[in-house]
Amino acid sequence: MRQQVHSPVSHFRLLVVVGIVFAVAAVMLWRAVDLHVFNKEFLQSQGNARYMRTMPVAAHRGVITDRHGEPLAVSTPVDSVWINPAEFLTARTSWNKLTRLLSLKTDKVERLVLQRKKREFVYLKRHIRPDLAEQVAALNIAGVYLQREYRRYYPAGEVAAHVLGFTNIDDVGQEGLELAYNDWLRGESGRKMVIKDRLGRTIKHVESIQAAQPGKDLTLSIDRRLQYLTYRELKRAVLQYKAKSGSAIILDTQTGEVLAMVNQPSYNPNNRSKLNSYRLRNRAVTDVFEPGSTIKPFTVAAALESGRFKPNSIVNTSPGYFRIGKYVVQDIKNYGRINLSTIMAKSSNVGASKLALAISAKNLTDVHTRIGFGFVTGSGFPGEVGGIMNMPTEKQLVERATLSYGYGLSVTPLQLVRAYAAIANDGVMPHMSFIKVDQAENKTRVLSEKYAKQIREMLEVVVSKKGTGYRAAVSGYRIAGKTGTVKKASAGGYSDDRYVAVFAGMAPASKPRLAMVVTINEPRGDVYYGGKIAAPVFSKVMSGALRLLDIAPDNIPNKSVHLTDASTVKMGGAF
Ligand code: 59J
Repeated sequence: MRQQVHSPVSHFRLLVVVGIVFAVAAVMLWRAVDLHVFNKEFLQSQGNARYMRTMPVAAHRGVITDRHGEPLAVSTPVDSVWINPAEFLTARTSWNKLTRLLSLKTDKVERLVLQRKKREFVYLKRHIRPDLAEQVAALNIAGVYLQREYRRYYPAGEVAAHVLGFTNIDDVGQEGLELAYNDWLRGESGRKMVIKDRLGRTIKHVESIQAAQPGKDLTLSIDRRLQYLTYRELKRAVLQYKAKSGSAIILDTQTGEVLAMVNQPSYNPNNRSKLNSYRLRNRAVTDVFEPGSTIKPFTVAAALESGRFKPNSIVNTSPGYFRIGKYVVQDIKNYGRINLSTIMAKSSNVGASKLALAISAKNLTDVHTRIGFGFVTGSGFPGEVGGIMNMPTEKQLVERATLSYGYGLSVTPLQLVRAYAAIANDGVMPHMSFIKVDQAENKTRVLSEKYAKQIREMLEVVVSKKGTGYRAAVSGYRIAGKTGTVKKASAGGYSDDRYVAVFAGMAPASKPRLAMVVTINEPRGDVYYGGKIAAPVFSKVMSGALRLLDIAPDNIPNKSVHLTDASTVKMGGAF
């Protein structure tokens, strides 16, 4: 009979085995408790950090439209490709496929990846087309991600470039109204949570932590049709007279709204790769010039305000020049004894100077101060300058005289058009606005109604066949305005071959709705008079604008005293 013998040795072995089993179980239990209870948060957050990510969600930037809702700046969705270098390094074999698709050089990408190894987010290529983005996603390469962003597009191209400005690749306003109203347009980007697999590929979008807040839309004062028309005619004149640059602005005289603002040279905001900075400036607000004779209406205003002159008062401008000590004020010919109206119509420097010296210096500069020469208009346009206004003392006779015909101060086209809007608006100067306004507010009276009307009548004579501005005429409408041909200041005096040709005016003269300034800077060639090259631009643009805005004619054609017949302007094409 075989008997099983429980030896003391085997008993001991059993105990050891059981002991080990219990010990291991105890350690495991402890570890489990440790992991699940004591280290739970730490481990969970570590895990999440590896497999969950929060990503920014770009906000849609507000649309900029013209006053009638026509789009001028819109954001279209695009995708940007970015990588997480550490993850991307695990997928070297797929790099070529990606770089070929994105037209990148693999060695350059490699350098980038190695340089930024420690980062988690590196852009590979920004703003690619949606169909290309789909192909990138289909490659499904570790560490490669797409991010939805927006690209700004400007449907009016170079026509509205200076007014709108532009945004950078991160959709932040850099220039123009994009910059001025960046906070309004911008919106707030949101955040979302995504889960990724072991190789870092996004598996699924888990949740939106914070929704992106889209930016707000902006309705400008600009009328796109007038903007096009003004742009076309200004560009044509600048090219025709081989000028260096030019600007034009149309203002609603009652509301102060800028209906059109254009400059030459311009640029295409949708393709800024070869952008020269001289094309970038919104010269209408950043560049100043001596206004020359276009200032004369305000000299006449000061003369009327002094009480010493009436519109029919006679001033002797013989013999066509006027000595003040060593200084000589000159007219291009001897106009003899003329009234205030003729001083304007013929643009007599001698006449203006005599008016200025017959009244006090304060009388003269008071008008300029009220009009705001020397100060920014408050339009809020980025980079706007206020120009320079020298205040001559009573004893500075030469300075008083030259100020009377527009030298010794410098203005922007924007300041000048606002000043003319005050004459247009019976002496009340409107507040400038690039934003559509429903109710005009904050108007300032700068001239009495009576004098404003008298000056307007004189400015109508300037645009009659008797005046220097007859080329500004528009058939069917009464036009008031002033020409200016200004020699540019140069080292030690005034240049004999560099001019600014200007026309500033308003329509319809009986009850003006629009004020406009045209400047053409440094035309090359024999023709450089404001009356010859700036006035026709005014005529063509005004003619189209008055009809587009359905403004009733105030001049019966049969009784028209005007000489030129502005050709009817057709819209479209040409750009
Ligand atoms: C002029 C000046 C320069 C500055 C004169 C322009 C002065 C002057 C020193 C001769 C060209 C020219 C302070 S003229 O604007 O009088 O627009 O159709 O630039 O007189 O004293 O060969 N404009 N322009 N003067 N300077 N300093 C006239 C006038 C004006 C015209 C024409 C002919 C000047 C009718 C200008 C126009 O009204």
